[in-house]
Formats: sequence, structure tokens, C-alpha cells
Amino acid sequence: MIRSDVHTQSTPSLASIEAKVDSGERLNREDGQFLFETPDIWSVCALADRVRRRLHGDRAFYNVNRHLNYSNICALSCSFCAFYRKKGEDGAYERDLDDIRAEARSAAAAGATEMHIVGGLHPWLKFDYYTDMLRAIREEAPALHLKAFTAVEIVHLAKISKRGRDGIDGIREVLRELKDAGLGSLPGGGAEVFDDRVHDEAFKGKIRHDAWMDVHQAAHELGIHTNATMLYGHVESPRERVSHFMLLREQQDATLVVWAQRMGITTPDAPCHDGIDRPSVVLTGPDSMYPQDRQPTNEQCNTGWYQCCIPLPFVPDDSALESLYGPSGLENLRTIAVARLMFDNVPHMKAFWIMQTLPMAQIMLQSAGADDIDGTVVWYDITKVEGSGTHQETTVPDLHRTIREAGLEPVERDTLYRRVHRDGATWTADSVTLQ
Ligand code: V47
Repeated sequence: MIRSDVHTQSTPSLASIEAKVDSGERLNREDGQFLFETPDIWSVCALADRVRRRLHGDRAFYNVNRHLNYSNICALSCSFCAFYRKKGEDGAYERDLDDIRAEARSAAAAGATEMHIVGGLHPWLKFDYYTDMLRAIREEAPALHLKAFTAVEIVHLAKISKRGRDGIDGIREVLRELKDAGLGSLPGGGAEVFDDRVHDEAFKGKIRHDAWMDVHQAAHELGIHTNATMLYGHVESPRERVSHFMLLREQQDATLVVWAQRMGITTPDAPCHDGIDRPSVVLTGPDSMYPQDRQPTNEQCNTGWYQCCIPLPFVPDDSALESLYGPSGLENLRTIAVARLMFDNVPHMKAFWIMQTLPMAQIMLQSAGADDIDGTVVWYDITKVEGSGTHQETTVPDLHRTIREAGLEPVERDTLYRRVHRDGATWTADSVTLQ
């Protein structure tokens, strides 16, 4: 619902934040910072759980997917990253199209609905490699949704394809060509933390937040849905995490206002938050706020939007920041809970089990506001938690057990959050986004 926020200026407390959550009032920057600093993590989690229940009841989502890392060769050297290799270095790889075709056939045979494809910024692969890769997967597995390329890769492709060096026109053109080749949506990677100080300390050389957001804006305008991550637990502060959330929330407002206007639930000129005079969209309020649909669906809006936010806990092992500890279990719970509370306009919060671990993801579902845990994954090369290798697979029965033990009902979804109906490896999806 588009609403006029009552911008409460009083010092935040758990009681004042609870009152806002109960009335559907948007939380502001100070509230976010308070939630990151209060020692009462369990109250923060309880509020996030209340919001999750309003949105999703007792459902928790997963998918049958495969991750594909096509190359780990990267022109960048981000200090948090243990994935990248330089060309010729031990362990450096790039996968050829035959290999990728085989992976697509295997994914389809296993009944996967999604292939999640990311790699490094390869200095020499031509743009054709990327469009050929999408087309090849499409040929082998036409039903697979291709969620591919972080915003950082898209900017790199705009450069190497000479569709444009830094401009949004080149980004749009590259996205159009990738969409023609089979791109279905963009994953949320590469966002890290939207702050110049953190950027310069932990991922200097990578695009800054404005370019990352340009890519997602262009994608949304082309009707491509996207996700958004935040890499936390390294050199960033709570204030910087909250700024990251606020920037993403504002961008989502701009997209969803179009949807809300189409639904006829607009209140023009509604003042926003933090002194910005723009309409805002709140999806997480009490049921009484939603006489019409609570969430946007693909039928009512032909733009894309952020479907899901994924806070990613920093995994120090083998990175240049290995001397840091990474976030604690409690900080993991708090971070997804604060994300759930601040992102009142993003439908889903994902506890990515590969990085969180399955036991931690389960607790996040049960009590910290997460409603999604990603999927079966199978191969994952970017992080390896607790000595795991690249083969990091879980099964549907394991995902069901994890979700049911958390007191929730497992729902298989496709990448666009439509319910999947399955008979073994054969599946169909509903035509409309789950409400
Ligand atoms: O962009 C890299 C992160 C991201 C480390 O959209 C690390 O559904 C922790 O974005 N410790 C890629 N994180 C993964 C990603 C993702 C994952 C799951 C689902 C979705 C989605 C997106 O992984 C990178 C970077 O932010 N990363 N190194 C590390 N040492």
C-alpha cells in the first residue's frame, strides 16, 4: 500500500518500533540503527517473525535449482573473496560450452527449475561467450529459468561488448541482448555494502553502488526481476548496513509505486521518510491495510522489482580478510531480522543455507523473519563453509525436513515465486506469483 508516513522523530525504543510494526508505519534510519545495537536480539527477531507471518503465514519457500560458476578467473582482487583466480594460476578454470550443455541436461533431468549462473570478471572471454552460453542452456533445457550475472558482471559485459563504457545505455543494450538469449532474471550478488569507505577497504576496483543500482534499475525497466544482497560481518558498521538497506528500499519504492498506481491504490504526493518527499510502498503492514492484493504480481505490472533480499554472512576462510572472524550466529539472526523489518517493500528474505549453513537457516526461518532458503544448489564454488568442497548439495526431503521442523510448510516455488506442481522430474508452475 502506498502510504503517507507519520515520520516519528522520537528516540527509538523497542516499544516505539513495535508500535510502528503493528500499525504498518515505515521504520526510519534511527530505528534500523537501534535494532542493530540493542542487546535484545530476541525481541528484534520476534518482531521480524511477526512481519514474516503477515506476509507468508506458515509457508516457507525453496526451489530445485543448480548453481553454475562458469569461470573463477577475475580481473578484480576483492579482499573478502576466496573464489577468484588469475589466469594461469593454480585452480583457475573456465568452462566450455560442451561442459555447460552437459550441466544443463543434467539439471533438467533432475527436475531443476532454475540455473543460477555467476562467474568472475574474465579479462578475455568475448561477449558472445555469454550469449552463446545462455542459448546453449536454453536449447538443452528450455524450461530452466536462467538467473544469471551479477550487476558487476553486467557492467563488465557492457564494457567488453563495447555497447557502452559506463553509461546506462550500454547496460540496457546488454540486458536486452542477454534477455533475447534467454536471461530470465538477475541474482543479487556484487552489492556488498553500499558505502564508499567499505568499498575502498574491502572491494576497491569493483563498481560502486550507483553503477550496481543503475543495472538493477535498467533490469526493472525491461521487466526483469532481480534480487539484492548485502555482504555483512567484515569491515562495515551497523550504520553502513542501514544505509545499504535504505538505498535499496528507496529504489524499490520507485518501482513499486508504478504497480500501486496501476492497482489504483495510490495516494499522490505522500511524503516519504527521512525527509525525502516521495511516495513509499509498504507491503508488510497489518492485514487491515490491504483491501486489495498485498504483494505485486507479474500480471498487474510489467516492470521488474526486487523479489528477495539476501543478507550474506562473510565467510573469511582463504580470503585476504581471513584474520577476521566473520559474523557470529546471533549477528546472523539479528541481521536477517533487521532486514525483514527495514525492507517493508521487498516480499522475500532469503537465508542462503550454503553460507548460513542449513541449521542456521532453519533457525532464521523459525524465528528471525526468513521465508526462503534457496534450493538444492548441487555445485557452489564461491564460498565453502566448514571445509566443504564445490559439491554442496541438499535434497528436497532434507529441505522439507528443515522447514517442517521449523514449524512451517514447505512450498516449492520457481524463480518468480510461482507455486511449482511436481511429479518427479516433471513440473509445471502456476501462472501468477504466490500471494
Ligand atoms: O557477490 C563472495 C558474495 C556473492 C564471499 O540472488 C561472499 O538469490 C561471503 O550473490 N563470504 C555471490 N560471501 C552470491 C550471491 C547469491 C547467493 C545466493 C542467492 C542469490 C540470489 C545470490 O557472494 C558475491 C559476494 O557478495 N561473496 N565472497 C565470502 N568470502
